[in-house]
Amino acid sequence: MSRRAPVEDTGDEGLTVSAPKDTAAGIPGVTHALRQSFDQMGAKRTALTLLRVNQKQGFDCPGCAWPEGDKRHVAEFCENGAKAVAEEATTRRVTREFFARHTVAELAERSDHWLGQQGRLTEPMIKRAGAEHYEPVSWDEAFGLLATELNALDSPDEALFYTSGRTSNEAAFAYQLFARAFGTNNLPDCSNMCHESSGSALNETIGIGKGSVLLEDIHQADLIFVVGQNPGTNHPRMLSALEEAKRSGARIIAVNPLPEAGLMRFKNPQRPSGIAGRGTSLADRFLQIRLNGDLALFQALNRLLLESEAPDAIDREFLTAHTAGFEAFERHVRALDWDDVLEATGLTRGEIAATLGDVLAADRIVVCWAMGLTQHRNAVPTIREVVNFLLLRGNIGRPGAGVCPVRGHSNVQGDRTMGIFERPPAAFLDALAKEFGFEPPREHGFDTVDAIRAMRDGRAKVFLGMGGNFVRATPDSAVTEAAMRSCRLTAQVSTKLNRSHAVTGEQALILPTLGRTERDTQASGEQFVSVEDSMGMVHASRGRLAPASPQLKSEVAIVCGLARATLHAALPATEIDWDAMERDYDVIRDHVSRVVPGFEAFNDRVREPGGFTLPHGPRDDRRFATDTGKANLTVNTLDVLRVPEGRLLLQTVRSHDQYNTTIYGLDDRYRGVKAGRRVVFVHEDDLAELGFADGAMVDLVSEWSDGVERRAPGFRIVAYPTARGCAAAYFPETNVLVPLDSTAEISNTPTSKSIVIRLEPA
Ligand SMILES: Nc1nc2c(c(=O)[nH]1)N[C@H]1C(S)=C(S)[C@@H](COP(=O)(O)OP(=O)(O)OC[C@H]3O[C@@H](n4cnc5c(=O)[nH]c(N)nc54)[C@H](O)[C@@H]3O)O[C@H]1N2
Ligand SMILES: Nc1nc2c(c(=O)[nH]1)N[C@H]1C(S)=C(S)[C@@H](COP(=O)(O)OP(=O)(O)OC[C@H]3O[C@@H](n4cnc5c(=O)[nH]c(N)nc54)[C@H](O)[C@@H]3O)O[C@H]1N2
Ligand SMILES: [Mo]
Repeated sequence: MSRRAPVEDTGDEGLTVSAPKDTAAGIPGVTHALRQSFDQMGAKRTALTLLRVNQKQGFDCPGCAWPEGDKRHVAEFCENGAKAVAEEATTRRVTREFFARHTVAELAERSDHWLGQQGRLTEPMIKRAGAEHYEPVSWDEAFGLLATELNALDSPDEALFYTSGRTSNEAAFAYQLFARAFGTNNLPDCSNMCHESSGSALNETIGIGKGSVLLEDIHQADLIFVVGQNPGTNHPRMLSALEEAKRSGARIIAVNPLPEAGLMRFKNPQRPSGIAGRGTSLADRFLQIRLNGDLALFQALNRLLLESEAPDAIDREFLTAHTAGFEAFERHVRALDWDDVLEATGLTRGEIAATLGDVLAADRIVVCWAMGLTQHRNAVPTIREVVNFLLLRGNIGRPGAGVCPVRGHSNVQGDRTMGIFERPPAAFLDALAKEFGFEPPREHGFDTVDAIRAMRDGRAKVFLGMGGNFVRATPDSAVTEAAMRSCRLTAQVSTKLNRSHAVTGEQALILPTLGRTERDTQASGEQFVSVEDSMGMVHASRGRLAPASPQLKSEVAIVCGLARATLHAALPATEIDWDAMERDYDVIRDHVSRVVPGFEAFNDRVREPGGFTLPHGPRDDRRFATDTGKANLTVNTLDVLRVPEGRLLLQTVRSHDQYNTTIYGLDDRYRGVKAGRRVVFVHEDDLAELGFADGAMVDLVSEWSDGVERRAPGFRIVAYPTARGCAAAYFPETNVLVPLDSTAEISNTPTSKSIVIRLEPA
């Protein structure tokens, strides 16, 4: 089937480095996307598939969770969305012959890139205890094995039900229902490593764990902060929205240790000037902050606002009517130490004062952020401080203003709305109990980090992954891999081959599933699913391509089949009609409409073109469902993260050619890296001080309070204009450096953006 020679596992032999770019997208972006699409699926399929991305009758782009506008362009996708689609719609196939050729041990030696490039999984496979190879297995036998192992556990809490964020609302709802009917809240998900810190901070302060802006608010804002986010690579369609905001007069402030290409300049391929010209300069101000300096920055801005003599510096009327906690907050912020601020941020007082000028001149402010804020020890306090900043000037709950955590996976927000959560609110469980007539477990389950600890310690023995690549996406790779290997059974519902199929429990299952782009036909006819984007818009997604193999099942069908096999006739939970849900997804949506607030008349509203918007108290009418009934101002202690002499603070980031653990290619075009991934970006002055040269080979060694030495060998140093004292390297190669126990307060998210390392000559 493949249209070109299989990918060789070459390593970084051809690695070259050139100067980073300041402009994102434009013609190079489009041609890169099309080249990869042709490679994976040929010209005709490319045209047919890409024209349906994000159209009202088409499928939701599996790339990111940025919303679609109301006026769709003919090609409503971006370079990296096209790559995500091509990765799924590829014509390459992984067959039973492939598994006969390669032992599981051999697959564990291969790179993430090589594994992904083998193509789509085509039939259920089993690795039996003691076997060296996967072999074909029937769906019935696969479900039977899972059922037997699940029912043999001493407690349902010894099972783990992981979800990655591409799973549709319908599949997610059925999946959490199955886990809870089986008897556990062990529903860890990728969100635990992603925006959990945002959810924790927003729930506490504004009473809902989601962003408060819609796309039109971005267009109407007059000041937009883009903090800890690299939209040129990870949310390219966001650049069009920023450009539109700029055309209506908005200013944009980029807060980032790295001068990321898309933030500095942008060429919109959907406009002629974007193809020919130099593009739009996006950021009006670039605050090149040190890693983990954002709490200090926003607290400093808050202090300056409180001290400002400008008449409307703070919105007293709003604060009195809608917030709680002002006095304690004010007392705390007024005592802020400027030396701490300058040390933590690496910025000058002048830069911060000038930023205050932008703030005072702006009536409507939006703050956008992503992983640069969420993956630190103090991530939750940092985001709470961002909320303080917005509340001070009444920037929540009116047009053109608000909080905008920009989500990653295309349905990660929807999965949480559907109940994929290890700590479900009581009201949700009550509604489930009422709808389905069983008593769901009330005790909290394991999140991602706790799930790894549980496997490591023998407290969890069966792992089921609904998508994703648990082994590779999680921290402390050596610990995590040993934990997975100690399981009785690991099973993965997947579209593509990845390392979680190669590092397995004693027995392992591969359950191949349909992707977004494919037709989903069940007994009642063709089905569609739904997703929720980063701004709480729910809409339908309908695949049109023929399935990659006739043996694939939809995620919904897999959950329902597994539930039928597992839940004994003796359990009252068998009253749940899994057959009906599998036959017709409208049945699932009817259940959802009675369980999840905001989904009333789900089946009607999801069929309207463009779908519908979920209610959002703070945005809709400044209703805050918090403990105080108001928006909470909070007190957040600034602890400056001090890195010992001779050490650097490392952040682990995405290249332009990857989707999390899926490696599309070995280039990082905007950062000037070609044909290799084992690079570490360091400021040239730091290199001089540490006695290393650009181009030298080093090991990265992480240092943490547990005294364990974690090492990632063989990285090429790249002198790069990052903030002083801060280094950057790609994940998942660097996950081995992130200590399992190094997590954010409250959200328990791994601190993937602040790891203390030293460089050692390789
Ligand atoms: N093409 C593509 N698209 C994707 C993904 C992908 O892998 N590929 N992944 C998806 C997912 S799941 C997610 S969550 C999002 C991730 O989207 P991003 O959060 O943009 O992804 P990262 O590569 O982790 O980039 C983090 C950014 O924050 C900056 N940063 C790091 N630490 C700090 C800090 O302490 N302070 C500040 N101010 N900035 C900091 C980094 O320099 C970098 O620009 O993208 C989604 N979209
Ligand atoms: N060091 C470090 N680690 C990180 C991060 C970081 O910034 N630094 N980021 C974290 C973040 S933000 C996230 S979200 C996680 C991501 O963690 P995951 O979501 O677990 O990982 P992905 O790489 O997105 O998963 C890719 C796999 O999903 C499967 N897949 C793709 N589409 C579908 C589908 O439609 N259905 C099913 N069933 N399977 C599908 C394919 O088999 C593919 O191999 O990683 C986290 N890990
Ligand atoms: Mo994510």
